[in-house]
Amino acid sequence: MSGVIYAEMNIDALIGPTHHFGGLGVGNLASMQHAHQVSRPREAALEGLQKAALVASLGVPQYLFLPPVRPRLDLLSALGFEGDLSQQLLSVYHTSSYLLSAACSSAFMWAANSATVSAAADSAHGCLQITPSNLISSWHRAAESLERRIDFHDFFERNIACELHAPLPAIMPLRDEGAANHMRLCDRSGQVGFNVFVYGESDGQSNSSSFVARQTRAASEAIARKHQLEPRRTFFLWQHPDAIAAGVFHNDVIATSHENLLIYHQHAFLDAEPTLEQLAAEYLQVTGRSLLRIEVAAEQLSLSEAVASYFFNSQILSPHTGRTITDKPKMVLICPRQCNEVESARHLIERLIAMPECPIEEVRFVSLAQSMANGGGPACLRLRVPIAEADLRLLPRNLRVDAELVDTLSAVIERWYPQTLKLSDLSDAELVRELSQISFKLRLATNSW
Ligand code: SUG
Repeated sequence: MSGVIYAEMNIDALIGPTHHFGGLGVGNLASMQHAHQVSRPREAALEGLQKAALVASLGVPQYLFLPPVRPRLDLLSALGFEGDLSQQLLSVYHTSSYLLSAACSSAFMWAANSATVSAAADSAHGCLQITPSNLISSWHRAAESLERRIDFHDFFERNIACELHAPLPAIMPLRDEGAANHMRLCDRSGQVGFNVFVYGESDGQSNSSSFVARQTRAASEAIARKHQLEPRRTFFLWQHPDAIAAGVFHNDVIATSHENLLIYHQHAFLDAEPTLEQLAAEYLQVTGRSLLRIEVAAEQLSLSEAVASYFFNSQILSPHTGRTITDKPKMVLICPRQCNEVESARHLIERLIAMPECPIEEVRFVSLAQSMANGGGPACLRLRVPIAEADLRLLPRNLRVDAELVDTLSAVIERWYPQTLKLSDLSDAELVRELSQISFKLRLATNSW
């Protein structure tokens, strides 16, 4: 086995012009704390775009999905709000500001929640597997599943061998929030994958009296089955109820992975040691290398510091296009700026970089203030797709991030996105009509019809 085989591409979702603070994130402390504050959509979109540009500049294939149209008139009609736009918006606003927020949600920006993706090499189907998440825990997010399914179809299914599954049935026992609760470890070529699913509820039991767990074991198992993953290389871990209570509403807020590296908080999982040992043994046997498990003790970083800094939501990247098995395994960590501000997180990063066995050699801090204020860090904003180099070449070029795309999108954002927005502004039909046009402007500017 030699040469470049697999690449890890990232898809970020461009933040939409209706980005606001609706306070809708279930178990998401930042979203609750910032509810109804004034947001800055222009700044939000530019910050997200700059983060994607940074990833692209490291040689990692980086794409963008564009914002779907808001408001969701289908939701308003389905809930019985009739009349013209102005009547609908006023009536929904006076009925419930949460309903208005849901109809205008820009939560699609957190692409990590859009789907669970399995590499062709991990699946008995032999091609890329995608299951869009049903996102039914947070009712403002459930519609994303249909919208993204269309994006996945246009982007992947039309161009490469790919199986695009239907989202899981929208019923409470099958709550699914996608890649935010899934980690893939792999050998250096990227061809041998180990899939780890993390759930917060099993058979109706959540062990948590605080917040509703967003992912159920039944959902994770169904996806593993549908994707026909090798059972010996598929693992299920129970998220620790203390973590959920502390505001860890997704696994990617408390654990992260890349290639042979698994970093997780001491209280990330419940009774996980036997499963983690099994994973490490299997990894060693199949790849001939050791899995690098780094458990972060609560003494080093408490659960609340993990949530405040979003350290585990950093992106770990191998900075080059594709991967050759002879490459030096240097990795770069892209952290939210908050990791530099929370002392324990900063020390943890310094220790990781100083650790001889840890392949992370460099850290970059990024400012994502607007997304972070709604509970979304660097890793929330991206969906990772392990893909064969040959397939990568067949994907549409127009949404691949390069300097030209960044300039094109920045121009539209700077010209049309509002600088500030508050929830009550979204009851103004004239403004909302203008904002809804921006999705089309972005598509026109990027030839994305
Ligand atoms: O689902 N916030 C999102 C944040 C998602 C973060 N994603 C990952 N961890 N992968 C959520 O809670 C807040 C929306 C608001 O309050 O307006 C929100 O939906």
